[in-house]
Amino acid sequence: MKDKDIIFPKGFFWGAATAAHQVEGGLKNDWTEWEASPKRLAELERSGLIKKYGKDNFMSGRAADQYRLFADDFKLARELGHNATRFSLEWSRLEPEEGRFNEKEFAHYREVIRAARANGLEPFVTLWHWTLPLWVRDQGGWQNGKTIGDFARFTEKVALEFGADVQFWLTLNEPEVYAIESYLQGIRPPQKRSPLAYLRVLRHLVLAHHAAYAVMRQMLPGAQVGLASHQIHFVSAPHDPIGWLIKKLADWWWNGRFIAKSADCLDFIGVNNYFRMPVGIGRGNAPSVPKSDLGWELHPDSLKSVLLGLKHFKKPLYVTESGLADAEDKLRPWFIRETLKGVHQAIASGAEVRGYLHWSLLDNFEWESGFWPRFGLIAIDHKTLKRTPRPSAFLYRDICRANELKNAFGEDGDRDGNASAGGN
Ligand code: IFM
Repeated sequence: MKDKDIIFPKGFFWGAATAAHQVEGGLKNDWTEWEASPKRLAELERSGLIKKYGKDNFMSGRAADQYRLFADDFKLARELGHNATRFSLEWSRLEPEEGRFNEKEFAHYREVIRAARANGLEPFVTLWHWTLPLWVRDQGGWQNGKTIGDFARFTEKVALEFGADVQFWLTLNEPEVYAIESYLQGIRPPQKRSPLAYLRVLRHLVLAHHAAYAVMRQMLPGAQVGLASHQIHFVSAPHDPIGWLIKKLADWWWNGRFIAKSADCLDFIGVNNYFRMPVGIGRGNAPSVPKSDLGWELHPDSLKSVLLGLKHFKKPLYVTESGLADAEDKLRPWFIRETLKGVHQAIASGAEVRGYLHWSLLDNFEWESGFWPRFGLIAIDHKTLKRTPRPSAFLYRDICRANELKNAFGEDGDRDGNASAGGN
């Protein structure tokens, strides 16, 4: 199929995503405390990472200062052709102490939501993107069943305050990743390595989604409520029965289980995809696969596969994250174009995909890796806070504006970034 044939459905949402802790700056939550804790700093020191990147790399600090600059960023997003934006509310700002809501911060997010709308951006609002208020952390975070009720009460207040201005809600971001990395692999706070804690946290997150959904459903009958699920394209070699079995299990456990358990409480599924993972015998990857700055293999067709894998849930699908760390923007143009071709093929094969939100709008704080991985369509100079769209942002702009691929790339756009469209 030629690029000029690739037209997306009318009303398709185009945009990019962020999360509060990664861009806002000025926070006080479980992550900021973890970042500065002696244990964490000693680990970084031991591993040589402070020497390599400097200590500031690992402190979220003022991040991209989006707390102050959100209106400028939305204006830029509009100029870049977006008609939607995804961001998260920071629970620790809104409820810094148990049961005490900070009305000033509610007023702030009201301004944020209105600024998005004023710039023609449909807000997709995430209620929880991994960070916890300190009082929630102190009561055991998601290990404690009480947090479910607390989250429901927070959701109620959010629905009351912002319900009139927001239609699309994501209750949780990537609960699968949070549970495994924080409670099984122990690489993120609270750094536990306990299969029991892992299972308990997963169960509580399912219940938290159900509770938040019920609140939204009751208070905002017209709202669309989903969650952002982390989907991996598992592949096994042909004629490998062990690989086939592992793939089935992995698809069931990782890709399907959280969604299946929430299926009655989902108006749509938010799909985050970064990985293709070979399983079974002979699962090594060809050395020629391009890699992001983080060393992640780039397989743009994996998004298509996971979208098709979700078709049987018969729910609208929104791509809520897809992207790569690429400071020099060498691969991003190729990656976006190829990924979107796959999204279009998924639509043609019956997946009801209604939007694509690239990760990320801005260079952000990439959790335990810090600031050095550059995911942004827009580069951030962290000294001056200057925003500079990368060339891929203009290529993406042309796709968003046209709602099709043809104006954005010549047929010879390649993986070295030599796509044909120019800047402004
Ligand atoms: O930066 C993260 C985001 O917070 C959750 N999904 C994956 C992204 C890239 O690692």
